[in-house]
Amino acid sequence: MITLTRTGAAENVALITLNRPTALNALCRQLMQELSETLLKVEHDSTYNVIVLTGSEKAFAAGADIKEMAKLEFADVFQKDDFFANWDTLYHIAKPVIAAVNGFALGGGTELALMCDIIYAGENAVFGQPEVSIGTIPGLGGTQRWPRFTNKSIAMEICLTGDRISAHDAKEVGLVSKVFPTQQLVAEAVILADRIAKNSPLIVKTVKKSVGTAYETSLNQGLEVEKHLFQSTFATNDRREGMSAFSEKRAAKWSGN
Ligand code: CO8
Repeated sequence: MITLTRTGAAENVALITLNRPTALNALCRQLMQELSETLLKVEHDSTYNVIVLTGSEKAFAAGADIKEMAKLEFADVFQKDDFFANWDTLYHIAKPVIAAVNGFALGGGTELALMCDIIYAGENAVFGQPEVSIGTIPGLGGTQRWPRFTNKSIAMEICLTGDRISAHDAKEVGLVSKVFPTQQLVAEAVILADRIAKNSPLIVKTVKKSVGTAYETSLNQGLEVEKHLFQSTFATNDRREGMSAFSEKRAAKWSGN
């Protein structure tokens, strides 16, 4: 249900594709298990620097698998916490992850995209949290990340109505950074991944950690974290190399340490 393809100009971009076409990439237990395993494999393989996560042109993911969830009782989802174990692996990946979203990204599909660092959307992308219309609520971060990434009014409207929004509307409210023609989307996401992958992987991870902290803490705590991370770059060879290369007017050669 998951394919992993090595791509990018330097072959250091991992293109991870959700591939369950018969159910519009609905997020079933097996798909999420495979996604988690693939993410961890890429995370621990130093030949990959950046991840692009995508689905098909019709669907990024149409949400958690409703047919699978329909059978569950409270005890299944509360006590047997292994049912949804691994569902947030994506959020804990240290390498940058770009979501390339075409088609339906509903419920858990939108929430998966919101766990990524950057969202690029195809013109046919549709985002939404329809859980309220099937008697539940977003459970993979939707009620928490929409208000942080957009604003309270939009988050409430999206989560309380279950309405869908287009790629262009998602860009207008700040959910996605760029919109592309559907068929160009993945190539554009890989171009972006290449631009990120040209930098030191060590420093890139540090940037990701620092920006991510802005969504976890107060401004003062975040500024403290940023200061310490900034200082820590002075203990790295890549910081020395980057500044030397600038002075010597040459391209930096990153060692990743
Ligand atoms: N779950 C299971 N199967 C699905 C899902 C889904 N979410 N979405 C689509 N499918 C299946 C359909 O049942 C259908 O299968 P079949 O041919 O066997 O009947 C096939 O995919 C194609 O779907 P449609 O025929 O419905 O295609 P349409 O183009 O007519 O419609 C839609 C596409 C609008 C996307 C429609 O399929 C739809 O509304 N899907 C459900 C969307 C939804 O409500 N998603 C939210 C699910 S709840 C959720 O995500 C909670 C996440 C919290 C997780 C917490 C973890 C800790």
